[in-house]
Amino acid sequence: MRRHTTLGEFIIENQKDFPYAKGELSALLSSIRLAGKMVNQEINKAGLAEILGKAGNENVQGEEQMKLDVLANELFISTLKNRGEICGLGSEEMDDFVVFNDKIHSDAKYVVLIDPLDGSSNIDVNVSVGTIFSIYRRVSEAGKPVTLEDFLQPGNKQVAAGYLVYGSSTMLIYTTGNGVNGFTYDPGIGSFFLSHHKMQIPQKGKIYSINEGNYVHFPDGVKKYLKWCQELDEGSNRPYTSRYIGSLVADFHRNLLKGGIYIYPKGTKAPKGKLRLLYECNPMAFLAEQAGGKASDGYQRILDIIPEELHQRVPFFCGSMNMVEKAEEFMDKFQ
Ligand code: P6P
Repeated sequence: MRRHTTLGEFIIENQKDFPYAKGELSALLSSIRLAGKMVNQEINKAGLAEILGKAGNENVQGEEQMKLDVLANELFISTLKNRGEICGLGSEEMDDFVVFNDKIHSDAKYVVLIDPLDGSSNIDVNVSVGTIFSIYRRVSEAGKPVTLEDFLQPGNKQVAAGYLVYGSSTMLIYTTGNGVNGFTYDPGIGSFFLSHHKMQIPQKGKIYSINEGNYVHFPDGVKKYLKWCQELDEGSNRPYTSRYIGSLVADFHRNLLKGGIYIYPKGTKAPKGKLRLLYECNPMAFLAEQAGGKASDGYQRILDIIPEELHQRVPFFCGSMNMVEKAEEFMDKFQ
């Protein structure tokens, strides 16, 4: 019986794309897969725990109910550390990066940046959430503890990036620079299976994702672009459709499949934008470009921005090539 390739098989098969690779990246991606399965299980239980554990704020097992984003953060840190392939980790949940400086880890050649549970406020209302990860080679001296320099690399230095989306089904989407591939989790078997091979985002789309509640705070270029999207013009398939889930991973995933643009611009409430360059924008930008799309801050390529601090925020325009280019035209015209 023919079956789909598992994520593990796919990682091994594609290891040959990495000359001189001795399997460390493959092992690292496998540890992310394992952590994703564990977080997925906790998320699926959360709803139940939330209902059954309401009384004493304990879960059904009577354990102290930890906030899921804290739990997800701890699961990824411990699982990635145990695999021994990274020398450090930065997390959106933590102010500073974690140094793994025992002998095994300080010889490791990769660092990971992670948003362990993006959109976590949506869990309570049973809306999709996700994990976003980004992998770099260390640039500081091997054998020594990682430094901030290892984490403040531009997104164009990413070795791999991806996300898990915990939705109606759980999926893992990632790239190592040779296209984007999607894997769907079969909980009955406990494996991820290749379901979306060489994903390409439609060049044109008609979905725009933005929190229009912040309209009054938007730059003029964004306001003018939104009004353009809402004009009646059948020749260019307008008015477009507005879809905003409030989870970057879910909005990005839908736009990747159907075409669309996601915008989180700067505004008085978020003078530099809300999304974090290292944990959200760089990995999603890498995926978008690998899928034939585009990602900028409205003016410059996200992947070329030189980070200045670990939790730096940037405006984010990401999705179908034609839609991002159109939005950038308005940003340029209405400075
Ligand atoms: P707002 C979640 O907190 C997040 O980082 C993204 O996942 C999401 O797209 C955005 O913020 C939602 O922000 O201000 O619209 O609620």
